Amino acid sequence: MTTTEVPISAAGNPIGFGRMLRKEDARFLRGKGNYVDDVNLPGMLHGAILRSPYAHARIISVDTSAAEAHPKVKAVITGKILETLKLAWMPTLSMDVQSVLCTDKVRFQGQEVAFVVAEDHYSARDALELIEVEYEPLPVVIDARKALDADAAIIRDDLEGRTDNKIYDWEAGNKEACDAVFAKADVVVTQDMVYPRSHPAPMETCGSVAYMDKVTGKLTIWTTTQAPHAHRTLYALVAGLPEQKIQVISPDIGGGFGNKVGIYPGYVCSVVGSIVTGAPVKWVEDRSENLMSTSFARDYHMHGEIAATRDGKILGLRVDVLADHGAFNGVAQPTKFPAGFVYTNKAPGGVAYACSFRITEAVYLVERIVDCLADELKIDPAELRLKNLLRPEQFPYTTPTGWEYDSGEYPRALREAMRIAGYDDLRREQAAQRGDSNAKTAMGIGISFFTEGVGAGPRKHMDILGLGMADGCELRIHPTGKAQLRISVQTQGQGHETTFAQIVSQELGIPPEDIEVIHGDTDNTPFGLGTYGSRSTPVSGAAAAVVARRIKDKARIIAAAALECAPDDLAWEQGRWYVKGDPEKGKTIQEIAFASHGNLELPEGVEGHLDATAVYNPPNLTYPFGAYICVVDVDKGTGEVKVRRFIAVDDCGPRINPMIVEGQIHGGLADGVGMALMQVIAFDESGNNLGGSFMDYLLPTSMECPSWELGETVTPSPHHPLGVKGVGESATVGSPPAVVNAVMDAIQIRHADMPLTPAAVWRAIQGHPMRPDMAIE
Ligand code: MCN
Ligand code: CUM
Repeated sequence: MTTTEVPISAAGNPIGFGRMLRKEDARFLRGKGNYVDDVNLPGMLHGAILRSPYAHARIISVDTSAAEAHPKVKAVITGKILETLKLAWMPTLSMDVQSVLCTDKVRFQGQEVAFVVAEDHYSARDALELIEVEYEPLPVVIDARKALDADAAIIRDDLEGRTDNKIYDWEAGNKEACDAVFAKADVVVTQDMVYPRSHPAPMETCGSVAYMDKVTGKLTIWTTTQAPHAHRTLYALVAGLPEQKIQVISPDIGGGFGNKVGIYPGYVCSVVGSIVTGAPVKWVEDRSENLMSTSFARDYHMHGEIAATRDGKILGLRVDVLADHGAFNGVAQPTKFPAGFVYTNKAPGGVAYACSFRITEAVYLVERIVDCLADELKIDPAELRLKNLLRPEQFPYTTPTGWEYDSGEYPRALREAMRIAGYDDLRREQAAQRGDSNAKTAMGIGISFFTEGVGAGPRKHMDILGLGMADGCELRIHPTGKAQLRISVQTQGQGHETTFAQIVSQELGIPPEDIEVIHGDTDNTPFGLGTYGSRSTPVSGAAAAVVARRIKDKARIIAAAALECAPDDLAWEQGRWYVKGDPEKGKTIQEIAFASHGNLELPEGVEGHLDATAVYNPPNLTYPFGAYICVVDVDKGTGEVKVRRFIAVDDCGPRINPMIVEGQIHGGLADGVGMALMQVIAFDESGNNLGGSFMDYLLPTSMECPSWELGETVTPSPHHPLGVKGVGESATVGSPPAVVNAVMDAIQIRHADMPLTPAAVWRAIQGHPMRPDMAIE
């Protein structure tokens, strides 16, 4: 839908879906954002964390006396103190436990050992240096492939009966059927690949301000969380605090990308700091702490096998995955993802980074190995995909691992990407270049096609520590027809204040500027599980549509009373109930709102006011998809990769705000270029993290990114009230394999692992590919 087809409000905004500037940007662009570090309370103290220099070491002693003697220090908290409060360990979101402050031994470099609370941030930092810790270094496990060796050090000896480093091993699919297919296939192509460890690196690091008011017994926590309600319940369960006395406020968040899903030791320390000192305590990590200790992603060693007929009909896929989740297992994984998970002496991993719950790794493997198959069969990779993509009539489609894809028109999306790219012309240009022995660069064309499952729910299938994935929503229409929508999810830059207002606007015809979206405060919003897995629009957005429809139904009864007719005599047009057959006679939603609060006699059983609530439990995930084409030029002398063009055709159903969707895709594509070409958190053999600053962990800038070329197809979700599917992670999921496929196509090599730095590409050209876990040269 284009904006010209949509009615425009007095403020120039579309009434309903369409392009409009983000409401929240008026605040951000003027420096009026309110982030956790902007929260300053009277008498507030400042905390800092002492972190382990070792990746694996027993703690012999911790001497805090000198730090305590520092004139500005108010408290020094250690694991031993937390033990007395039963807070030395906390649950992670995937049924593991994590040490808040170490009591027995440190398990990764940068792990939290002690917490200093002082009058100011600098004194807290200074006092860290006065703490004496005696460590006894232990052998480290850094390579996941050695984690299960018989002589590997046992990392999680805190877990009872633990004799190895296995977290769990999941199998999925039908092994016998798969083996039978492989036995009969004409061609089997096998490829090992690594998805390197990466970090979401949001602009704002993690932090919290906690205040335990001893008079009222109320704990207020301003914190960088993507899921305020889930955090509140966890604080209640873990600390044994009364939940009605806990308020979690997630103010403006400067990017999350999964980094802010989990609860970190620093958050808990700020709470304990406030309990101990009686004052509010702020803790905000610095950039290195963020890059060394919070929420890693990927670090997947994958073995893939694909079986096909000689003419390119894909018959089966077998995968064996070894996932390195560091010392503590972060966020839950869907059990239908076949993988073995191990502990290593790295910061907790497996949490998230625009990951769609592990679909990132799966898409990478599938799209890479399909290209390996194309290479083996000497079939064009676009043709091979078109031959094998699901056809529209196959939906809903149940996959061999049990997911039910809701809707899709896959070949159309790929053909659209090929049309925008001018695919045949590109291949002709490439052929001409390959015939020129003087060419200094090699051109490559890479395709990827992905499907994601996003919108976590239904509640019986997905939960966080037993909390099912449904979302509440409340809508109040004030007497003058202006509205407030209270939602349970939390934006970190996705523009919810705008798009959620547009959802209500679409349903009720109220201009979006008249609808205030309230979120991020557990005292003032209904319960729900938060923003991740691109679930806000699929789940909470559906709740907003449902609640608006409830209002619309009630408005009909009130309008009928006002117009002295039966509700059935009324018909709806945007923003107005009118009498069928007499369209002049009607009531706008604003008039109805006033009447609902006024002295109009309402029918028996109809309460006044125009408010409603809803809880939405999604029947299924939504399955957005996309087709991406990347064109690169590789310098044959230096191995440097230049991304010349990137075409992205995404299908997320109808777009509520096409501008915001395009922004989400632009960001994700940049993420993908970063991961494919630049990023890895590497470790040396002692477990030292080599990626602790932006000098080492490189973020893509506009210099590395082309001008993105976007296209779109629209396949609504049949089960979502608005037909929309999530999109927030799509481009991060889909783009890395397109870039890698393009580089492999350029240098005509079967496979080399990410990140494809100039050194890595150059070595691949020389026939000595580099491992991604080697430090970047
Ligand atoms: N949208 C739309 N039409 C659709 C689908 C979505 O207009 N058909 C809009 C939504 O209403 C919302 C935005 O696009 O404003 C993203 O929606 P959705 O796909 O529902 O994703 P979430 O809002 O749940 O955001 C989570 C997702 C995830 S999991 C990560 S990780 C990520 C991402 O969003 N982190 C981000 N995008 C990010 N963008 C920014 N700026 N910052 C982050 O931290
Ligand atoms: Cu997988 S990162 Mo997001 O789901 O917050």
